[in-house]
Amino acid sequence: MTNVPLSQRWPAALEQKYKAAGYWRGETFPAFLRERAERLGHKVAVVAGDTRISYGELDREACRIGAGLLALGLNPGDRVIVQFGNVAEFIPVVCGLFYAGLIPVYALPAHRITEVTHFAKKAGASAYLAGRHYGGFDYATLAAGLCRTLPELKVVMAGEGHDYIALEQLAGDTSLLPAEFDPQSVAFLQLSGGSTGLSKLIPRTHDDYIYSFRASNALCGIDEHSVYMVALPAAHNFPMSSPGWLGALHAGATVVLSDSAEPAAAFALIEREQVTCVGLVPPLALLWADAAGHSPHDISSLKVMQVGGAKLLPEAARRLQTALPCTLQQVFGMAEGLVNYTRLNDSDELILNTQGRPISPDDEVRIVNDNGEPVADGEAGHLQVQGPYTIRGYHNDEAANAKSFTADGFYCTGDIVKRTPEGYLVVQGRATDHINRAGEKISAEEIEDYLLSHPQVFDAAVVSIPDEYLGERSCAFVIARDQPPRAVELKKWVREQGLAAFKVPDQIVFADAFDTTAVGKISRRELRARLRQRYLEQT
Ligand code: J2J
Repeated sequence: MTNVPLSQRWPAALEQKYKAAGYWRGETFPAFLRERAERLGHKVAVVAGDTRISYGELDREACRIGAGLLALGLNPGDRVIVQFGNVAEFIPVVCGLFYAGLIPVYALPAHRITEVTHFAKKAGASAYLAGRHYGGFDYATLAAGLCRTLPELKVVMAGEGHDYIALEQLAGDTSLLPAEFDPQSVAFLQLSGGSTGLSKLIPRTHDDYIYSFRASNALCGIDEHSVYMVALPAAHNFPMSSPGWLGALHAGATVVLSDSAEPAAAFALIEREQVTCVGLVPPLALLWADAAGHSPHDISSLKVMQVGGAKLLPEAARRLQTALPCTLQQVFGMAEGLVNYTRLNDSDELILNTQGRPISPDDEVRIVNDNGEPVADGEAGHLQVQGPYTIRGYHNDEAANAKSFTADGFYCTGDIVKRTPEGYLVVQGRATDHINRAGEKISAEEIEDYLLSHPQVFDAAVVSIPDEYLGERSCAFVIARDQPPRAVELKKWVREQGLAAFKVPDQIVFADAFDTTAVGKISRRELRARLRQRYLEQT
């Protein structure tokens, strides 16, 4: 039985087409992981710090964890929040959940109590699995807060010195792990970048997701000899699936988790592990390019540097190409599905100036004007898509689904793009108000809400401001009641709402009024656009 609601399944005709074309092969996560363990038992699958895990060990750990979780009383189909940094436990935990038929819900290490509580409620989660310490934060305190709101939640924690069930102690009868999985059922819930309010949950099936990274492998040069480095948070969709660590495991390659994306640490690891491919967001890629010339480390093993998550400007792309001894690949993707790549043998013209073209010949890309009518090639419009690995609805969110999907099932990406005559996409901007801060998406509306909850704030509008390093930074325009609070206090206020630090406004500008000279009311979107414009004119 599939766990995808009827309204969110691909229509039967598309399903048939995707199967006939060989995209959906009925592969499942447990099946491919087990096959790799049998075939490549002694080969190193995962490297993290000094820990090296072979394919055989990964399989055994996943069995132990999966069986242990079922022994706790969890049932296949239950949702489990996972929150780990780039540490050795993360991949065995995720594989263990797959083996048990449990559905991982991927929180980022940066997420805090408000966000994690939201995911747990929205997903109807039964358990929370995390590492105790990462990046100076103690996740046992987050777990304690979570349990106050959701007392039924089971907590399993890796690391020492906590009162929860220890990941290391999990044990159960591995013969009770499910033997069969429906390839068209939901395998996990990924998080959306979120342009309105808190992140939405994205249901991805075995068939659709495995197709996306299997096909990505071919386009990114990943095979059994590759060494793929995860320098971005491993729970993020880009380093997970484009082709990401899942693609690398599917290829029988080696995954290297780096807990730092700083050039010094990452370069040392590239040299030590002979890394061949890495995915970065533009600001990090530029930092690496600057550092490459005077690094003591030999990074010549790197064949492909992928850059995505936010727009890479042509001049920046040129700088990367000049400074780094590898092929640049632009990646324009989204956790909801569609991923575009420049091809490794594309001309410089395409690699520098476009964000690539879709993975699949059956990704149906539509570019439309405000009235939903197709625009001509070369004209900018709203990007809509349907295809063999693009979702047709968010998990448990009718309101979002009504807004984000067309009547005929296309996903409205919110991106404004142009298509070149060769079918490549060039990202022009976006139609929704989120801030893309070095690849992390922040909803303006969500942060405005928190600012408005401050007793001294009368009104607030959060906008993105171009930033040399981050690509975009967030700026909150605030109208105070009587005595304005200090900017640092407001930032502290937002942080104390239990949010990821990247959501705290980078800058706060106080205003007496939002000088909207237009007659009558304007939308918040229009207001944000005007505030941004005025700010840019004044600086
Ligand atoms: C401009 N904007 C981009 C790019 C994403 C691969 C790569 C990235 C993501 C990702 C991903 C962009 N140029 N090259 O999931 O598998 C912006 C767009 C897009 C949104 C999606 C993957 N690459 N973007 O970034 O779900 O606005 O996925 O709609 O986090 O990031 O964000 P997210």
